[in-house]
Formats: sequence, C-alpha cells, structure tokens
Amino acid sequence: HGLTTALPAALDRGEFFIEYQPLVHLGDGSVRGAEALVRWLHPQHGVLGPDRFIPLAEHTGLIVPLGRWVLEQSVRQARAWQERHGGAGPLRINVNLSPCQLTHPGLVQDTVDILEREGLDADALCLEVTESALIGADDDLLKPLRRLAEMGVDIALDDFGTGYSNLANLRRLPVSILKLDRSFTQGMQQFPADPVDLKIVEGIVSLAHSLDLAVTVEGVETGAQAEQLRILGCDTAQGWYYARPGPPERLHELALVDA
Ligand code: G
Ligand code: G
Ligand code: MN
Ligand code: NA
Repeated sequence: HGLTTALPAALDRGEFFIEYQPLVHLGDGSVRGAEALVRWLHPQHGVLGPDRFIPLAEHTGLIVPLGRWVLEQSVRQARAWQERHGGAGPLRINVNLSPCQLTHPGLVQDTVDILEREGLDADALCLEVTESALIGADDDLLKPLRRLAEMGVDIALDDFGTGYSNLANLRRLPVSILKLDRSFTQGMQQFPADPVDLKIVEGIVSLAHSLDLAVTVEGVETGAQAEQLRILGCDTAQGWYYARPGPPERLHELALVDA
C-alpha cells in the first residue's frame, strides 16, 4: 500500500498536523478545553483524516512515534493556551491513544517527560481510550493507565456505549470521564427527543455520576440537542454546533469570549 510506505517519511517531513475541537461546559457554555485530532497533509492526496492512516500506523508500529509526536504537540499547545489565557481558568487537552500505545512500555515515562518538558500540569491532560480497547483488559494493560491516573491525568472512555463492556466493569477501570458516543446525541435531534433514547442517556448519566465519572457528549450539532443533553445532566459537550475541528488559534477566539 502506497500510504503505508509513505508514513515514516511523512513524520520526518512534518506532513502531519493537528486540529483542535473545543470541549464546552454545558452548564455555562464556556470553553474548557479541546480534543486533538491528527491529520496528514499528503503531498499528492491532500488532507487525509485519521481514519485513512491511523489503522496503517497501528499495523506498522509507526503509531508509537506518531502518537508521541501528537502528545508533545498537543501538550505544548495547551501550555500556550494557558499562558495566553492567564487567570481565565486552565484549558484542558484531550489526546487519543491507540491500543498499541497502551501496550508500549514507554507510555508512562514518555508522558511524564513531555508534561515536564512542556511545563503542563498532569491534571490538564486527558487521554482518550476507546471502550473496545479496554474490554476484557487485564491488569497488565490497566497498570500504565492507573499510574497515569494517579499522577492526575484524566482517562476518558471514548465512544462509550458502542462496545459490549458491562457497566459493572467500569468500577475496575481507572477512568474518570465517559465520552458518550455520537449515536446517542443523534437520538436527541427532534424536540422532544425519542423517549427511549432519553431514558437510556438518563440512566447512563445517573450511573456515571454515582461512580464519580463526568459525562462528555460528542456530535452535538444543534442547540436543541445541547439543551436536552444539559437537562439530562451531561457535563461537557463537543460538536459542530460549537465548532468543527480547526487550527489552534480558533480556541483563543472562542475561549476569550467567556474570559
Ligand atoms: O474527527 P476525525 O475524523 O478526525 O476523527 C476520527 C477518529 O480518529 C477519532 O475518533 C479519533 O479517535 C481518531 N483520532 C484522531 N486523532 C488521533 C490520534 O492522534 N491518535 C489516535 N490513535 N486516534 C486519533
Ligand atoms: O475521538 P472520536 O472518534 O470521537 O473523534 C471525533 C470524530 O467525530 C471526528 O471525526 C470529528 O471530526 C467528528 N465530529 C466531531 N463533531 C461532530 C459532529 O458534531 N457531528 C458529526 N457527525 N461528527 C463530528
Ligand atoms: Mn476521541
Ligand atoms: Na469518540
């Protein structure tokens, strides 16, 4: 595959870049942080989304250096936002982790080094791991996540509700945030929303809060969705209604409105 062989050189040549999508507090509408989403500016094919190359990077092992690069860039960017923001409250940064990065022995040390080098507090960082990556996870897999959580890094369970994990299993995972999958948000499109969808989200939120987990909702595209999800008790939202993923400067404009 042409893309696969081009990947390592692409990292050396600086062809990857990161877009940021704001995370918004549903209670007051303020921007609290952003999720980092990597893209590849391919010299022939133009901008490629992560779905096009992350699986290839996972297959070839390039995901480890690429993931480290994404983490470093994102942490540096979060630090820059915080400096610019002054007292307006820390902006947090969410970074996605592949399952292969979880099993890589350098994960904890790399993360510690990057945070220290860039001068960012551990509690400003959130690492997103998909629910499916943690299904049936044994203690060896959870150990690095537990170490990171003890340092103050938040671990979010991404795409929550699409896997098959039983809810009781949540108790043994070192997770502090549930990111509700987009499919739940889609059920809130009409007002009032489908009563069954409302009940399901209500149940998940209540369970999450009783386990001390915060709930972030993805894929919010309308004000009606945001309002219903706020009423249901969701904490944070992300989606096109607020902003599409974009360059880091956009966060200044958005965040400064509420500063
Ligand atoms: O919005 P977008 O099409 O960029 O995101 C598609 C998916 O790609 C997201 O669900 C996200 O989990 C994944 N993704 C984006 N950036 C990264 C990254 O830096 N590392 C990994 N492992 N996955 C990413
Ligand atoms: O990590 P994750 O797979 O959840 O990455 C988020 C993905 O969802 C990215 O591909 C992003 O571009 C996409 N996305 C973000 N906001 C919205 C939205 O409001 N609606 C839809 N349909 N997709 C979104
Ligand atoms: Mn994510
Ligand atoms: Na997701």
